Amino acid sequence: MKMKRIILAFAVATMAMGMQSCGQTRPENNDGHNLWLGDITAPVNAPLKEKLSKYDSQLGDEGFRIRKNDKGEAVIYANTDAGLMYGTYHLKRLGDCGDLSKLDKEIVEVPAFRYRILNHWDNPNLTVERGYAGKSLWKWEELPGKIRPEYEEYARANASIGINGTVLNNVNADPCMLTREYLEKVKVLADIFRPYNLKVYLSLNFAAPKHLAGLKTSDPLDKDVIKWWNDKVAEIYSIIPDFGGFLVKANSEGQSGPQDYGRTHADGANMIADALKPYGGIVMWRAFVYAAESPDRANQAVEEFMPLDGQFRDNVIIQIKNGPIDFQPREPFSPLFGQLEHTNVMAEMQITQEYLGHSNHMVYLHPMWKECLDSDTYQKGEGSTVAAITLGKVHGNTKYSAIAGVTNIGDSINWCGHHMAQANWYAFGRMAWNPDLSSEQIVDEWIKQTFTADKKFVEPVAKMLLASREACVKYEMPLGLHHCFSGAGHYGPGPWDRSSRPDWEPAYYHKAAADGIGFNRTTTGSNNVSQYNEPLKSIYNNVETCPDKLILWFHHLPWDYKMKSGRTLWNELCYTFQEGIDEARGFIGTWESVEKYVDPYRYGQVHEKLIRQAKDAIWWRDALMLYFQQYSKMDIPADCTQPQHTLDELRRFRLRISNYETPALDKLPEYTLE
Ligand code: GCV
Repeated sequence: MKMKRIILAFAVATMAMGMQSCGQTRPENNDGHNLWLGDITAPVNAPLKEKLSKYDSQLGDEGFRIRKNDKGEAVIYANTDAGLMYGTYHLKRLGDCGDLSKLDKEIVEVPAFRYRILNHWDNPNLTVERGYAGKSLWKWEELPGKIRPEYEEYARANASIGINGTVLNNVNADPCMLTREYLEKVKVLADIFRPYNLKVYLSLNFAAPKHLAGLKTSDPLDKDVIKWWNDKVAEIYSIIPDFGGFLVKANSEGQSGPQDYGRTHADGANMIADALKPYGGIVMWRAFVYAAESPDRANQAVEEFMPLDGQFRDNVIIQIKNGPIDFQPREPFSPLFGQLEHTNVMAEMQITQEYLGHSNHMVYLHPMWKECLDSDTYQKGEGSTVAAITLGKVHGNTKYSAIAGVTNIGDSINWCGHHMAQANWYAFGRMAWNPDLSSEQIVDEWIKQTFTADKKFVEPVAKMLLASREACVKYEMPLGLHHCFSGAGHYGPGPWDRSSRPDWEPAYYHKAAADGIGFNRTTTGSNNVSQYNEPLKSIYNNVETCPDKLILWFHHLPWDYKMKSGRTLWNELCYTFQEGIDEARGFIGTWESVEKYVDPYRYGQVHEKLIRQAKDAIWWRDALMLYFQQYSKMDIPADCTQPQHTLDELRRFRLRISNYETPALDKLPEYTLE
């Protein structure tokens, strides 16, 4: 393969454009798009590049090197167009962030994960499951004829942060996505994305052979079914030669799967993997499975997948949510990461804020994801972190290292519904490229490129964003509480909510009763702790050593249990909620203090949402603590913000939203902020 280079002249031109935006406020009639990438033309088409003949194996197919030449000009070297493009965006980022002095030393960048993938939960009817940024970006009814400029902008944004794959449709997959009609539409997007090194993938419906071809079965061991998938995959590659592969949600939440025919997840995944293998495609098979009757949903993925370890083809990657339940504001890492040894595994993070205030709350998620990736599973002794395992470093299976993020992108004018939520899209890409980057560095880059590099803006806003995830944990579900959501859209609190399945009811998780609160997952309870390797098992099992932040995840404790702080559990809950409320209120003041550095358009929209976030923080506290008070019979301390609604009022409040929308700010319970 040839090596190519782009010389500084081009890079300076692009950086200059990027740098112009630094320190300036946006015009009042701003169109709201304001992605961090500014004005950069497709770098692969830049005129000043040279091809070199020697392949640099250190850089591989996506890495780059930036080194100054004899004239002091920075030169980007790479083996491929993709590497040159990533190098150019990197150079632009250095310029935008005032970091050009880093060029004094040679820079070598190679992406950590091979597959860095966004998962869209977009439906053909343009709704987006758990999408809070308007409708789907993909206008299926217009494709393949009409092409919107956003498609290319989307690809550029992803390229600028190193994302190289996108699953276009919902894991709750409509079989129609595999019809010829839709594949022709997908082809158009694939063609637009290709120059940006962005491959398309699709979620499949396991029952597609029945739905689309009228076969009597979709049994993965049936020869007609196998033939149907082989033919379908061949058809896809004839239309999209670099198609990436499939994402599969099987036998989960009503989706069809191999177990419908008495087969295993391995049988199902391998059938699809075999069809893809000749073309280099992969299967991302989700581990998000749980049955209503299970005594502990948190145990299920390990119970289901461990017996299959070693049975999956090498082009299958088991996609595991960061925690064992479902994208809660805080969960311990999924124990499955520390169990499978002979199977490729990847982490699935949620960028869209299903359980973190949708696009109404400002919550910077990188600290949450990093907490998971940095967690030590101790699978092969100390240092077997989730990052190391998913990078393939622990078991020597680096070929299929991957990471996925469920996107927060829609057709909203600002892409993500909340201006600050763009930081999460940005952070996911940067983390997938380099999981060692700190939350601080990523947020600093994003702020400088998106708003201004002025320190007086960057420092307070970075501080606020960095505090926001922990604040959300405190005001929604402190001390390891989880899934206390109202079933209506997973937005507000509903500790009293009932559902058609026990494991969709908050009471299944909080277990509040006269004797206390919390889920006993110790060896005397569901024994979930035993799915963790030592020393974690013992640490979590012992109430004395279990960290406070997970104490009610693993233990059921009396209301007057004495916490490490010396407070009762009840008071600790009240004061932790209070911290969350105070921090959310503090964000408003921080934002007001930087008003002059932001255009009025973005200032106003963020301000309005921060006010709602602070009100929601009190709503959460009121709902949970007034509900728990029925059992604890204890008072909210006098120095805490006092409830503004009664439990009855809150229970009567009915939020009517679907899984496709975020509530309008004026449709939520009214609160006053002191
Ligand atoms: C796409 C949770 C969400 C569902 C989602 C599911 C999944 O249950 O509430 O909307 O479905 O996770 O990840 O498959």
